[in-house]
Amino acid sequence: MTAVLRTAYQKSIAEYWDAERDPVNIRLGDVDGLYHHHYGIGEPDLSVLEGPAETREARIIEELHRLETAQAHLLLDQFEPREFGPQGFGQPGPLGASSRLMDAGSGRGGTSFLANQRFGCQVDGVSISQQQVDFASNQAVERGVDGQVQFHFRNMLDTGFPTGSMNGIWTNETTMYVDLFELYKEFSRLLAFGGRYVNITGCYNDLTGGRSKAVIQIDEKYTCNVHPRSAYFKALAANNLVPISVVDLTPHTIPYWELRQKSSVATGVEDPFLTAYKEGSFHYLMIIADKV
Ligand code: GPP
Ligand code: MG
Repeated sequence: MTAVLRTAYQKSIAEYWDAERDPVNIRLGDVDGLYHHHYGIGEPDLSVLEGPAETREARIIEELHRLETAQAHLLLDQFEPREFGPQGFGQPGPLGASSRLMDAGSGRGGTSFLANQRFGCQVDGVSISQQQVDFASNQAVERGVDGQVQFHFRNMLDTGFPTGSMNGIWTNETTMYVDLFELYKEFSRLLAFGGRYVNITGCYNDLTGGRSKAVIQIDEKYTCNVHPRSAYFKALAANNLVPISVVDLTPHTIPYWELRQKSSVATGVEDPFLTAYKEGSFHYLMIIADKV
């Protein structure tokens, strides 16, 4: 395994996340102690915008947090056994205590903790931000699950975990920081036969021809490189990861952004997201693929 931060670009990403303390993430996480770094899906209860002014803000924040947690649950639903055909995971049954999952780009740990709650298995989160690793590791201790949920200062392109050691891997809005061919080469190595990969991501639309202005503004805000939709399928196919479903979540995330835009925790990135989604230059996709 080489150094965790291999390039000047990776160092700049780590610096961003080491310094990040945005209320849109901290205040939402404070609602129930589950800190997310992804967006929300589903229908908001718009009654939070009305009612007494003194509790309005808190109710909007709770609602945004509820939608972000719903997004993580939808991602994890994809690891549940299928009703028909092989169970996947290279094993006859569903995920259980002896399974192992990896959260690639684990942030402050939200999705990892939900996965452990649901499947009761070991979860390894990796992040190139030492601050995020420390935050999430403290959370694991506080929650009393540090024996099963561990966070590592490692690079998702070169994790150092053994070949075939993972039954499932997910990326929850993290693939825009890496080369997809390098990433899926590593995931293909890590996954056991039949292991599942679930990805929720924002990608730009090949049909509209390159990055729109709004997508460029998103890249600029997070120091990332949103990929074209086509790149995902090329990189999966090149690495023995076979898609079983692709779900366009765009219509399900727009209401989250509209509510976030009206909240006190808006960061300014709401306009580019809403513009990009509504003009069709950008999609919010969930891609599920199995390792063969
Ligand atoms: C951050 O979530 C997500 C990203 C940086 C990746 C960019 C995602 C795309 C779909 C393009 P966050 O919760 O840290 O962001 P924010 O601070 O805006 O809530
Ligand atoms: Mg956030």
